[in-house]
Amino acid sequence: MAGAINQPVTSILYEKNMKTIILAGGVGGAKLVDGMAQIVPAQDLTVIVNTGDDFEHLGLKICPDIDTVIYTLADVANPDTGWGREHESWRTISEVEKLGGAAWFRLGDVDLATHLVRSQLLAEGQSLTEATQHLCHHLDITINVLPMSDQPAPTYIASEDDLLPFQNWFVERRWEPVVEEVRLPENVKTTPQIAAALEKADLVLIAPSNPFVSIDPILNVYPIRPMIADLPKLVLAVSPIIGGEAVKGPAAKMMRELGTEASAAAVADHYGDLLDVFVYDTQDPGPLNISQLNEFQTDTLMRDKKDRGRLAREILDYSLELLQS
Ligand code: FO1
Repeated sequence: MAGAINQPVTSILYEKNMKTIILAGGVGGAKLVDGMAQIVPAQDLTVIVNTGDDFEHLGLKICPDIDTVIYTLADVANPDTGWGREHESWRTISEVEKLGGAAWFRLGDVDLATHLVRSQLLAEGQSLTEATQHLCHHLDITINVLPMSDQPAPTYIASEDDLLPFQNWFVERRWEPVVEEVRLPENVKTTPQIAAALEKADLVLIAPSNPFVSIDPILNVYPIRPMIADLPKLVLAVSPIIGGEAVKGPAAKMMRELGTEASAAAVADHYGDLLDVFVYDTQDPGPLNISQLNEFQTDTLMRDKKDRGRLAREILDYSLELLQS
């Protein structure tokens, strides 16, 4: 799409006051959010984050996907794991283990500060949205990071063995038990902040996060899916599957266990007619030729910060060209 627009994409977005929303889960989602934040003016960018992975651990409220997004944006994320903090130490969790506490979920010493402050704010009566705004403010994050709901909305994995809370399946059991079904809670409502952001959105981007346990939990929160489907906006998704495998995490394994092939095409199929545009990697076979779906193939692997900005810019260039055609 290079050369289609001579003006830099940032200034076009700014002039048009275009509002972009990203739906994001863990590490892949956070990387694309970071890329978008390099280009979209902060006041025009909102991230809706999965909280289906949230749980209470050692008496603290843990929100892994919110923290992955905000640590990535603040440039303090652990570069090796993608989650948790850089330059981390583990003295507290080692002592927890020594004292017979639950140490299977590893909270680092620096990361712990986030869980302490968030838990305290929630105990004082703040909503999760307010507590997240507080953390963003103190980490100098200016884009709008919103949890999908202020209500608890835990994801469960029905596996061959048992019905497991998400983190017990993902971390404690290393996503080994075969997945039979992902169980999402009923009657969870979104926040007024998200409803207002969706009303005004021009572009909705589904990040390359796990469709089943990162994105579906967001779409399951009422009325996020119908608002995305019904309002006149361009809806795009980026495939988390590259060359038939997940870049990170269990997406490909889950697809196979849930009875579909692990492919970019199957991801497009999963989102169905919610999408106007599907972005997938040049390593994957194309064209997909799905009716009513525009497809954009490019290098979607985000190896470093520069790649994140490059992918975001390509997606925005493509979207602007489509909107102008
Ligand atoms: N993932 C792990 O695989 N092992 C851990 O011990 C672990 C600890 C942890 C602590 C804080 C945090 O925010 C995330 C943490 N994660 C850990 C990652 C996280 O649970 C998952 O990657 C996400 O829930 C999936 O998106």
